[in-house]
Parts: sequence; C-alpha cells; structure tokens
Amino acid sequence: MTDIARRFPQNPLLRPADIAPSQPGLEVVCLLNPGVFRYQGKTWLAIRVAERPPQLPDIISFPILQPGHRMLIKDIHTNDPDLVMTDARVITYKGADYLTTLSHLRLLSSTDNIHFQEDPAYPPIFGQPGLESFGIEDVRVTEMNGTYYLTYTAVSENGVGVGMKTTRNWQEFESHGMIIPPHNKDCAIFEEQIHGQYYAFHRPSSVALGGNYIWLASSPDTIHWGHHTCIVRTRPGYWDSERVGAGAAPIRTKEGWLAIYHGADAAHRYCLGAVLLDLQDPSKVLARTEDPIMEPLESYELNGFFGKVVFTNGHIVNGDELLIYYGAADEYVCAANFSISEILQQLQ
Ligand code: MAN
Repeated sequence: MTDIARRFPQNPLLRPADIAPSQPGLEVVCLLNPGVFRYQGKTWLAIRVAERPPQLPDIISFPILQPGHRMLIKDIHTNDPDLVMTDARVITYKGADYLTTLSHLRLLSSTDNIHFQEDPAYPPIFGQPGLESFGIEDVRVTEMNGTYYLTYTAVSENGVGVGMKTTRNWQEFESHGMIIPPHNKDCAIFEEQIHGQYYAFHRPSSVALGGNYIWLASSPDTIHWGHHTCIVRTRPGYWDSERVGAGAAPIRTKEGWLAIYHGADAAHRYCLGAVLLDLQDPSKVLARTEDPIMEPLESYELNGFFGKVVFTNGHIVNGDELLIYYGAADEYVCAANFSISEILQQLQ
C-alpha cells in the first residue's frame, strides 16, 4: 500500500449536479480533470464539463459542434449493427469514431481551496468547429510573467491533438490553434525557460510500433516545438503498463524537476506516479516511482462515469505542500494533499 495522498474529507468537491448545463436540452454528466491556477489571490479551476442530451431508452445521443455555434445531436439506436460500444467514453459508428459527450471548460474560483463558485464575468470556454468539434478537454495551465498558457486536448473527427490559448485576464483569449497534431495530448509547458528555451511534456500515441509514452520537446516561443525525445515509457507488468501521460507543469525542487504523471494498465485503471528529471537537462530521468503515489481507492474514485480513475492535470505548490485537484472516476472533481519531500523519498 503506497498511496500517500491525503484526500480532502469534503471530497468530491464538485459533482455534475453542481454545474448548470451550457444550454437547454443538455445535461452535465461528468465534471473532471481541472486545470489549476492562481489569479487575483484566488485558486481557480478550469474544469472539463462533459455534456450530452438526456439519454432515451435504447438510443445513444451525443452532441457535435457545428459552424455558427450550432450543435448537431446525433442519435443512434443501440441495436444498430453498425454501432460498436465497448467504452463509456467513445463509440464507433459505421467505421468512424465519436465521443459520447462534448466537453468545454468552466472557470470556478475559491478563497479556501474547497468551495468553488462560478462568476458570470468569466464565461465558459468552448471549442470551435473544425479541429475542436468533439470538444476541448483536460487543460494544463502554465503561468509565466502574468501570461497564462492553456494547453488542452482538441478532439474532432480528424483526431486528438493539442490546442493552445493564452490569456492575461481570463476574459480575453488569444488562440494559437493546434500546436501539436494528432495523435497527441497531455501537454504541459514548464513554468520556466531552461537555457533560453521553453520546454513541454506531450504524449503522442503510436498504434503499430511504440506506445503511449511521455515525450519532451523544446521551443523558442511556446508555439513551435522541436527536439522531441521520448522520456517515460510504459512498464510491462506494472500499474502503468498501457499508457502514461504528464499531469501539470513539473515542480522545481533541489533534487530536480518533479513531475506527477498518470499511468493506466490494460484494464484502464488510472493511478498517479512521479518522475524526477535533471534540472539542467530535463530529458534525463533521474528516478521514477516503482509504485503509484495514488490509486483509485475511495468509492467516488472506483464508481462513476468511468470507474477506477484518479487523473490529475492541475496543482498548487505551497512550500512542501502539493495540493492536487483531480478527476475521480471521470465524474467528480476532488482534491488531495501530498508532501513533496515524501514523494521525493519514494523516488530514492
Ligand atoms: C484519458 C482521457 C482523460 C480521462 C482518462 C480516463 O486519458 O480521456 O480525460 O480522464 O482517459 O478515462
């Protein structure tokens, strides 16, 4: 038993019923995987809100973004022979893949890190038709000199890639389009430059050869990325045997860059682990936790829209305290504290 997370007794902090749907005719089915940042003295979550129409018996209905802020609702009968439904998150119909929900981002803030509220002055962030027509997901927020960099998963029929927006005030955003093409996600930009370059984690997926591994890239401007290297691979027989992906930006410690990542096995059980990277050359992996530092254990982590999942892409660092916000069972937003020195001990 290696789970060293101190979960908030108030968990889940937020459930789907706590958020109003973005428009009539939709319901919120999942609140998950928030990006986290500090702004104007408060803690903010950029929460992924996944919606779909209320489901009628024997019919699966899901929205797709269309040009002109329109939404197409696709209805498919569950006994249609062209429908393949093996995962709550994705379906295949007539050979094409779709998501069962459409996600956007919702901004909520808190003064106590526990109770979060929406403010109409900070409206939701929606995907755009085209490369985001199946939604935007799992944003990582990186702040440098008052500019916030939002790197998120952009999903469409063309595939899953990394989109980026920047903002200084969370009301006006500059869109930089897709900065890393499919198949790629889990992109987190480091909060400091190293030897004059920006750095980011990302996670391509290789279908035929290779796998779902964490890569590192560098950039002169945060938009054009090069010098890609594979730094963290899945480990056969381990809890992270099937896929790994970075959480939020890594944390600078005396020992190195501490990165929290998620790993899943073939049964889609998602846990969290940690890696330590060289401060001067983050492509050098100094250590990696053998066992997860957090596993799905609580009922709200085991049961939900997609059970047995703890997934993080946002945290706040305060001295030795690492406060992570995480998605539980792809349905709830929760929080847990870690001691950074305790994580570093696991990395010895
Ligand atoms: C993928 C992504 C995440 C999700 C996990 C678990 O990694 O779709 O958003 O939380 O799977 O379902």
